[in-house]
Amino acid sequence: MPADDRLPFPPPADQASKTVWHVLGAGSLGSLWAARLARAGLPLRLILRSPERLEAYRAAGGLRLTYGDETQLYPIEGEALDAGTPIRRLLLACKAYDALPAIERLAPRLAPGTELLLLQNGLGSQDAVAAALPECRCIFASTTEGAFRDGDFHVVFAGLGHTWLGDAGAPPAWLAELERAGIPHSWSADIQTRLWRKLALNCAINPLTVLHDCRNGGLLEHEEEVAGLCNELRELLRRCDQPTAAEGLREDVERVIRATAANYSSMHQDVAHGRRSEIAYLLDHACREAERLSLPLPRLQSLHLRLQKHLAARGLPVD
Ligand code: NAD
Ligand code: KPL
Repeated sequence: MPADDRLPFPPPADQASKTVWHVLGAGSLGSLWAARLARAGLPLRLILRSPERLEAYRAAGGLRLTYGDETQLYPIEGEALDAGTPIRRLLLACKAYDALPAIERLAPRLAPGTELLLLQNGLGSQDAVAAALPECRCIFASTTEGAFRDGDFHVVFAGLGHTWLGDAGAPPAWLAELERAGIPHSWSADIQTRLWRKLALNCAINPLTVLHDCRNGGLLEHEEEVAGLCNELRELLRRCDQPTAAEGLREDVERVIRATAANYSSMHQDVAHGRRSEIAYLLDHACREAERLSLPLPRLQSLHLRLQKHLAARGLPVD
């Protein structure tokens, strides 16, 4: 990144919107979003998971975001899960397995009509949250942006990308706030297609990078294995009424493998760092759907078992 590169954010705006954005999760994506919303002058609170984390956050003086050579501090106000004040708009930026437990803790602060933006990877957690909050508006998101944590409350913006958001309703007026915050996004009337396609990509790439202990580009040496998985995933997508997500899957998987050849997949990184993976919302979800449809997908099921054994051998959760 050239030294004179500027953060891709607009200058602060002087006119603040009335609805406060609550961001749950001071991790990679939550911090990336919070920093840009704060920079645009939007009213914002960051929700920390425990009183200890809140205290540590306050001691740090805010969030630090690095983009290229530039690091900026954003002294966003932090608050506890049980702060008590109502939440009207929430960005849920935790891992898929933390989404429902987080919502259960926050439920007393959510009113009918509260809007939630769900940033989780994979499928399953979004429906679980939406089912738990039938009176709220749950908008699903899929993003190609990349960020990672570089210490407490310090996040590095690692990959420019795009976020697709959508539900069955009309686009909300606050998309203009994302525009103002410089968050590249599109409203997608068919967000399920995007989520399924991303799930299929992640199922074809991530587990194999763990089992072969390689970067994404290492899968170019396992073309037959990848192609076999893509055939089964295509079949699954079609049977799940996702024909558009099935189209050109094999080619797209190969394109992503080449474009991200030097990267370790998110699942590889989780396992390498001894962290819980999101397998339950990726490969598990795909296998459960296949079972529900009585669709035999032997390669996918064998991959699932191999991955579970691999995780168990390292003392990591298998779902
Ligand atoms: P992360 O682990 O960096 O951050 C999650 C944060 O949520 C953590 O700080 C955690 O402490 C916090 N959290 C969990 N439960 C909480 C609770 N009850 N209250 C308050 N805070 C709570 O995760 P991430 O990388 O930002 O990923 C979030 C989601 O976005 C995942 O589903 C991931 O797959 C997806 N995603 C991430 C990236 C990326 O580049 N990081 C890219 C695409 C998709
Ligand atoms: O989304 C990804 C991930 O690692 O989770 C891909 C697209 C495979 C890039 O690494």
